[in-house]
Amino acid sequence: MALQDQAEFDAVIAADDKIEPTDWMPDGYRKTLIRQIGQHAHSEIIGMQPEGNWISRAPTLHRKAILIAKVQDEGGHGLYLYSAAETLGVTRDQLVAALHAGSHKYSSIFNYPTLNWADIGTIGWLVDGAAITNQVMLSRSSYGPYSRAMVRICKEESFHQRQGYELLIRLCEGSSEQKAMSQDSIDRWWWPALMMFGPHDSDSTHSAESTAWKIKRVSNDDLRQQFVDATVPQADYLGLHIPDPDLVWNEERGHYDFGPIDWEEFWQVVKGNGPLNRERLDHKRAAWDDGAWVREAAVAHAEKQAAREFESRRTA
Ligand code: BYC
Repeated sequence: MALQDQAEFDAVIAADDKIEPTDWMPDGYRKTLIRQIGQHAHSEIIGMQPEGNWISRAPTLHRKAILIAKVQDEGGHGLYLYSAAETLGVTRDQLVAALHAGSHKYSSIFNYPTLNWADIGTIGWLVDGAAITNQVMLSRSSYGPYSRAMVRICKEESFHQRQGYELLIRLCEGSSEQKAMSQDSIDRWWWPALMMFGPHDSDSTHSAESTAWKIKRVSNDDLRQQFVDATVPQADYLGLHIPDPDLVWNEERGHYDFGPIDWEEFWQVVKGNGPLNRERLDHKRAAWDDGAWVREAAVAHAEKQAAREFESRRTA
C-alpha cells in the first residue's frame, strides 16, 4: 500500500527501501528530485551535441557506427529520465520549457567545444567515466524510478567509457601527431571533468537534504576523489600527462592529492557564461522548433487511431 504520511516516509528511508510515485513524500523531496532528474535528463540531451558534431567526421565506418550508437544512447537516457521525472507530477513539456527558458540547468561539461577527434575518446573516457562514478551512486537513490533508470544507464555508460578509452589507446599507440592530439584533449577536458561533480561540499546547497533523503549517498568531493583515484592510473597507461602540477599520491591518505579547481570558471559556466552555453541552447531550441511538425503528426496519428478504435468498439 502507498505511504500515507511523513512517519511512513521516514521509516522507508531509514530502512533503505524505495519511495514510489504514488507514495506520500515531502514537498521538498519531490521538488529536489524534479530539479535533479530534470537537470540530469537535460544533460543527456544537450550532451548529444558535442559528440554529434563529429559523426560526419569520424575517420572510419567502424568509429562512425560506434559514435552514432553512443549519441543515440544518450538520447535514450534523456527519455528514461524525463519519464522518471514525469512520475513526480511534472510533464516533459514543462521540463523542456524550463530548459529552453534557462531556468533549469544542465551539466557544465557540455558547454565546452569538441575541437579534435581525440576529444571523442576523451569524452567517453573522462566525461562518461565521471558520469558513471556519480550514477552508480544514484542507482542506490531512494526514489525507485530514478534508481531503476540509473541501472540501465550505467550499463550503457560503461560501454561508452570503454569505447572512449579504447579510442585513446589506439591514438596513443599511433603517430606522434596522434599522441599530441590526445594530450591536447586531456589538457582541455581534465578540469571541466572534475567540475562535473559539483561545488565543494562546503558550497553544496542541496547535499545535506539530499543525503538525509538518501537521494545522494556520497558527497560531491568524495565522488570527485574516487574519480581521480581511478583515472590517474588509466592516464599513466596511455602515457598521457594530467595537467595538474599538484597531483601526487598521498600514501597516508591512500588517495591522490590534486590541485585547486577554478571555481570562478565553474560558476561562470553554470551561470550561462561558458564557452558554448549560448550555442548549445540556441541549437536545442532550433531543433525543438524544427521538430514541431513531427510531434504534431504523431499526435494527429494517435488521435486518428484512438477515434478509429472507439468507432470499431462502438459498432462491434
Ligand atoms: N553543472 O548543491 P549542489 C552524461 C548546480 S550526462 C551545472 O551540489 P546537487 C553524458 C546544482 O544544480 C549525465 N550545474 O547540487 C551525456 C545547484 O544549482 P540549483 C550528467 C551544477 O544537485 C552525453 C548548484 O550547482 N550527470 O553522462 O546536490 C555524453 C549547487 O550544487 C553542476 C548528471 O547530470 C554542474 N556540474 O548536486 C556523454 C548528474 N554541479 O539546481 C555523457 C545528475 C552543481 O540549485 N545530477 N550544479 O540551481 C547530480 O548528480 C547532481 O545534481 C550534482 C549536483 C552532483 C551535479
